[in-house]
Amino acid sequence: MANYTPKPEHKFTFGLWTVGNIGRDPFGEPVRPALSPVEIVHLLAEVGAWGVNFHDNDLVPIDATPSQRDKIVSDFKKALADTGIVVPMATTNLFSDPAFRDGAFTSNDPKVRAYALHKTMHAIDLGVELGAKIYVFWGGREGTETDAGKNPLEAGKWFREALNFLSEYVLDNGYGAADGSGLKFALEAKPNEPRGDIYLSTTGAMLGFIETLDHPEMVGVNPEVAHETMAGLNFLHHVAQAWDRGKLFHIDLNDQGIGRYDQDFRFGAVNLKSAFFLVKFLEDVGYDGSRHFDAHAYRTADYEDVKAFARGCMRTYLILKEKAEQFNADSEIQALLAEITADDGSMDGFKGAYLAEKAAALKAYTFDRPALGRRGQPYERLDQLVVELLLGVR
Ligand code: GCO
Ligand code: MN
Ligand code: MN
Repeated sequence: MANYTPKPEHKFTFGLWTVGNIGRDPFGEPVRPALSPVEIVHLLAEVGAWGVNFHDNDLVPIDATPSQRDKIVSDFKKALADTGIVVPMATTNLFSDPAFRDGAFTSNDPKVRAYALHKTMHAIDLGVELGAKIYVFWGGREGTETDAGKNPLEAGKWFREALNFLSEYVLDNGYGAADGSGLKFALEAKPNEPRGDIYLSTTGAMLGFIETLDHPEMVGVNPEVAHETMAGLNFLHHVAQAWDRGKLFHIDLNDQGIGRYDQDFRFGAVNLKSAFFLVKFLEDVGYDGSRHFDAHAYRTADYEDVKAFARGCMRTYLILKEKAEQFNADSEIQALLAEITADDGSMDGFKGAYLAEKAAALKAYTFDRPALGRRGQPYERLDQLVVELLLGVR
């Protein structure tokens, strides 16, 4: 019988804001009492998580005095030491306070843009103090409801300037290094919610943007299942592009129906097949960053059910990991894959880099076009085997 117990090497993490979510939504009040950060750390240890991540204000309220901050941070450190829970990632809340109603780094108000830098530098200090190696930027308010009042070129320039400024801040303080070791940034795209439209709305857009920065080696992405899915896109394809560029620094796992509001469901709760292909990809390529569950329990849950939610995220991941191993070892599946990708070597001379002679030979080659079009590929048989594997009858 397989063992689906989470272990530190699985690098399962949750945010303080995830299991700590109190179930407020635009239509209703909180349904669960708030837990303190210390209580959340103990809850995460109880369910078997490896790490906890936080926004600055999940830990230290925005209006805390310096002595309150010090007490909160030392209590939190003690909880980490008592439980062995680590802090792999930290981030800034640049969306809750009314000051950020028109964005943070892309607000039209230069005072807000400066305040966003000020707040983020303090939050980076806090994250580094607690051991974070990845610093996430999710620009929830970086966008518009109307394009009448904000120039997207200016906004893009401000966002770039902010990230350049903060990269230098990290280097200047010895938190990171220009070769990309030390603290790294991970940019998280989302198409909308809470803004009508958020800038740099997909992981692909973020990957393009990163190359325009002064220190692209320090900056990668933090793709989230729900975000590409909200837009009706194939999340796995975005993750693969990020991996290909060496930019998959972090990942936010959850689940989401296409076209729905931002649901943040338990990992695998909606689309098990997509979750399977995602886990298979991460395991096959050897992704070794955090598996961060940026999700929360249904509003109907009490804290016992919140624990079931957290355990479920990790257990589903581990079950799918085992299914991926089965897929790779299944001789019928592998035989179909071999058939689909079969290569008789006759095109070897045309492969690889351009050469003038190669191009000339290829142009002169006579293809049996009707034969190319006649060749079936057994994707139906293969996909049915995947379905049966997932349904547990293989
Ligand atoms: C969302 C986002 C956030 C971010 C978080 C960490 O849809 O609200 O996914 O949960 O991931 O702010 O950066
Ligand atoms: Mn999200
Ligand atoms: Mn997220």
